[in-house]
Amino acid sequence: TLFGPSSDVEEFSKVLQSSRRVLALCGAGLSAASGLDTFRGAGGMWRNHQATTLATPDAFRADPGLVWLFYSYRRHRALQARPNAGHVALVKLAERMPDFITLTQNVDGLSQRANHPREQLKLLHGTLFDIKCFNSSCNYVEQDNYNDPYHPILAIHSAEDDRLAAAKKAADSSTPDRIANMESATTSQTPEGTTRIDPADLPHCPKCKTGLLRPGVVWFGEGLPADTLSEIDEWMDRGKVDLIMVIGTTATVWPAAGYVEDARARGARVCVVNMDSAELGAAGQLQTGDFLFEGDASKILPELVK
Ligand code: BJW
Repeated sequence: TLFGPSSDVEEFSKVLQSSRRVLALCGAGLSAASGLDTFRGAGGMWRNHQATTLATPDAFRADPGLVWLFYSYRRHRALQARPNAGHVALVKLAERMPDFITLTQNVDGLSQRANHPREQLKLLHGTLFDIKCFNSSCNYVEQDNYNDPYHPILAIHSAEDDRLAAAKKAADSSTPDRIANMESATTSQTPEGTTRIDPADLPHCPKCKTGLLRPGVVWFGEGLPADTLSEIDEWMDRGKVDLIMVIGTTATVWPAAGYVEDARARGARVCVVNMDSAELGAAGQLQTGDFLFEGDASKILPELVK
């Protein structure tokens, strides 16, 4: 076609080879081939909850045990997963291109485990493996905690979620999950039949002693890590951007999605790699000179970065 984005791998390779300053904006679709769920669309549900409704300070305030179980499950799944060929392709690009950076919205640690050069990897939404204090006036942070579960009270998650997975497999999809719970002094039944954890039994901050500990991710309404944002701004302001690759993200969450237009305003072509190009927030308006590769990022990125 004469107009609109190209899907020509060879043409993309030429553009990439003549590029000096490139960035990748990544989302959950990058880790989908590693077996991790996305947030929206199919795979965006955990138990009976929309994943995004649990990613808020209000959800944590209302039922910290529920939110912790969600994140405990996510930590467990992420630790069991392996980086895929898409993560590895970005590492290769970073190694051979000193002015390439990856901005990832993912909290799963898979880019780090694929050995992405750390100074070229910006974690926009934190990581599941940092633990911090929920008390906003306390600055306690514990980094790189890979305990699974993080705390013994969360061990019930594996039993419950494993049973849920089995029930899901066995039951027809319209049947509500009914789970028999372990009885203990600290748990009680919710209407959904899942375990409620008494907040008093959840891990508390060793520093301020009063705040609950929470995963070190960025929830809706919370600011992104200020040092990371200024590092990105500094990189952006250094000059023309040649290319932005928008990989496995709906690009609907701000301010992350804003980097697509920021890069474009600095002259960048946009290259979208996504399983489904139908709903692409900030990256939806592709033009002639841009690229669109529809499919699995773990298959496409190794082709693009060869
Ligand atoms: C594949 C594939 C395969 C599948 N291969 N592709 C401006 C305008 C409007 C609203 C706002 C605005 N500014 C701020 C807001 C509010 C809000 C926001 O953006 N709301 C929108 C929903 C409208 N933003 C915020 O609240 C942010 N904070 C903020 O602005 O603070 C202001 C402030 C400043 C100073 C002080 C105080 C406050 C914070 C946003 C944080 C979002 N956090 C989450 C949870 C993180 C923790 C966790 O992991 O649980 O981040 S939400 C969730 O969405 C998660 C993700 O990183 C993020 C993006 O999702 P992603 O990665 O794009 O996943 P999906 O599922 O949407 O898409 C997957 C894609 O992959 C799909 O396209 C598939 O097709 C594709 N795919 N398989 C290739 N194999």
